[in-house]
Amino acid sequence: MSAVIDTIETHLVDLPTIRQHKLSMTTMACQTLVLVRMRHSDGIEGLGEATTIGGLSYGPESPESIQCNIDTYLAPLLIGEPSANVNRLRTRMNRHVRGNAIAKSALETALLDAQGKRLGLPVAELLGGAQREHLPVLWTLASGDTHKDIDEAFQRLDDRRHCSFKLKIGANAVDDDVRHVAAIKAALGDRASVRVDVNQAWDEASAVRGIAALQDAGIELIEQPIPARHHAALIRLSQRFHVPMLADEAVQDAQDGFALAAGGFGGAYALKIAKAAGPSGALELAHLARAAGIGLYGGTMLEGTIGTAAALHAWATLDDLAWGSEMFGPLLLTDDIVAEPLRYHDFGVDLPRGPGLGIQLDEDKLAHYRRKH
Ligand code: MUC
Ligand code: MG
Repeated sequence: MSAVIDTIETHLVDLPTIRQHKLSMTTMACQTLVLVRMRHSDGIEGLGEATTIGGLSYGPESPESIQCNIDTYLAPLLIGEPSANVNRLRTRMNRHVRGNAIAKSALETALLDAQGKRLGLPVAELLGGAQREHLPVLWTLASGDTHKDIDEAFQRLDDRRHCSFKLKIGANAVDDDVRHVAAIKAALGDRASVRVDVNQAWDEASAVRGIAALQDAGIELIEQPIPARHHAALIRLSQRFHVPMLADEAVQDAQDGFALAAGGFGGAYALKIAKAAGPSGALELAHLARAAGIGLYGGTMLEGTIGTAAALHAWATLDDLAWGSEMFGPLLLTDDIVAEPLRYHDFGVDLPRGPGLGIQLDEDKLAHYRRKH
């Protein structure tokens, strides 16, 4: 008799960040994870994490809505079902619940973690097999202060932690942002790759002006300069400039990826398990992108260790991550709820070992950081 899903518990976990993290739409001082604990009839527990940025300022799911929608709508679809067939359960969730990709991502992660533990295999092997054990990781400079960002970048370079940096811009006037970015690039010179993420803040005319200046300053990648839905304009920008565009909010899943590629987009896609309803959906987008000649980038929703590990298992299966990854979420947090942190060194992070995600909870820390009301 195969194992069935017995219970699904959700917890909101509030973790302070090491400094303020300033994006175009919000400034974070704390990150809220939704932890999923999925218990099965064979005694195995699968862990998953659903995380977004800044309440409802980044996207249409908030930590509180994720918890409510898992508890009310998604968990009842799964409880009592055989747990080993992840594809069947993904289809069941998609048939009965629209959207809610972040919530679904945590549930798929918990199913994969449980199945990996059951079979004694890492999640990457369930997804076809790891092609790398160490993945490149950039760091995001977003203190809101040019000099602090430069000091932070040199520290990370000296520690051999990161040698690529993404600057969050779009909250200030275009010219001020360009000055800020150009000053950081000039200070770092050839020691580092510098990219920007505008998080949808510009209109097309501002983007044309800003990108031209950023291209001249030696910036290597321009992430989501304009609103997510403006596909035609993003395609035009990708054809106009030789600095590549990275589609992030514009490309949630394989359907978006197909539409952009068919429309003539050239550049790269940011893969995120949170956007694509889990590791499998993110890999579907990756395979589509590869077929269309579009570069890949392992993206984050600033998850803690559990969500970051789930993404790492997925990205490790890809033979070509042309733009590396940004799986630094745990490093932005002052603490986490796991027993062993991920190992960051030599400008990247190791794929965790062991069955499932290879991550264990620290129950004391969970009790400490769990939202109590
Ligand atoms: C985003 O839009 O890419 C990733 C890194 C970071 O600092 O913010 C996220 C979200
Ligand atoms: Mg982005």
